[in-house]
Amino acid sequence: MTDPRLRWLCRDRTLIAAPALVMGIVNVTPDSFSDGGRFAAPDAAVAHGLGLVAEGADLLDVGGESTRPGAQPVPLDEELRRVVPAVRELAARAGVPISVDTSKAEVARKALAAGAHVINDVTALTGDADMGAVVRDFGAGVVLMHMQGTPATMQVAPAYADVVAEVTAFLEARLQAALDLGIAGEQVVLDPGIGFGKTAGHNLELLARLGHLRRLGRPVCLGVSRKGFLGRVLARPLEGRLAGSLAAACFALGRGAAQVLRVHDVAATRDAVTVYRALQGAADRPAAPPSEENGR
Ligand code: HH2
Repeated sequence: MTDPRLRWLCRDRTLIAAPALVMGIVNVTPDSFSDGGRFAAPDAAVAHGLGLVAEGADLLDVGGESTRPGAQPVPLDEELRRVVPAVRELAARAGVPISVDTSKAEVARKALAAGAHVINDVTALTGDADMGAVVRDFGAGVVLMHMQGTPATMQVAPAYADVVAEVTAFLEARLQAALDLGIAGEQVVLDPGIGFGKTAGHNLELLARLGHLRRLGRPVCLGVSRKGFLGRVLARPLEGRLAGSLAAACFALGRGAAQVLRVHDVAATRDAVTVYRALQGAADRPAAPPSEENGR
């Protein structure tokens, strides 16, 4: 029997987040931090999403509003125009559940009506008073993410007394708020919001102690892919951060502290998860007697 803490109910689908689901990022935006403008036309976004599925994505996360530091909000009409056609097409053709990265209830409603399964809300249902009801009424999966401030200002002076305790308390309260709205616990995935109102030091501390979130009993979504704290550690630009992204993801996997990996580089992440799973299997088997064979 699957551990109910790893079961993620997303409308008519039940995803099992073990050891980890790979969520491929499809940004239909002109200004996203790492791939802004590359897939801004819906056709290009759809082709990119289908490519990520071919690389092994378990689900896709389609976004029409950048949340990079300093980003300005996108008007509703524009976000609908970017997101809904791409979601409709991907939901029909991709064969995997489609998540929509939005904090607007109307975008969520239209995207779910077009076939999406998950709402990834970086405001954790605090940005739009109607969002919780939309998630509940569709029985959608939902990602509740921590952020200090808003994208426009969040990196100005992030400050915490204890970043791990504050993020954990926030996510616990947002999970409870979702339950109070009538959303089932099994619909919810939690996310510490790496890079959202956090210094590089805060991000490293959160990652190092991510296991604290396990006590909330829900899968954790982790978005470290190509992010700025890796650039700080490595002194590398965006295109040089793949190995660092994989190291951070594997560290979290090894601690049982991440079950949904939100990534740009699906093929490489899929390989990392596959090798992690093989090693986990080997570690769980009883030790074999010593042999002469050289296993290289
Ligand atoms: N990170 C970004 C956007 N959405 N959602 C969740 N749940 N977790 C994250 O860490 C997260 C997120 C930022 O990455 P990206 O989508 O590539 O950039 P942009 O926001 O500039 O479009």
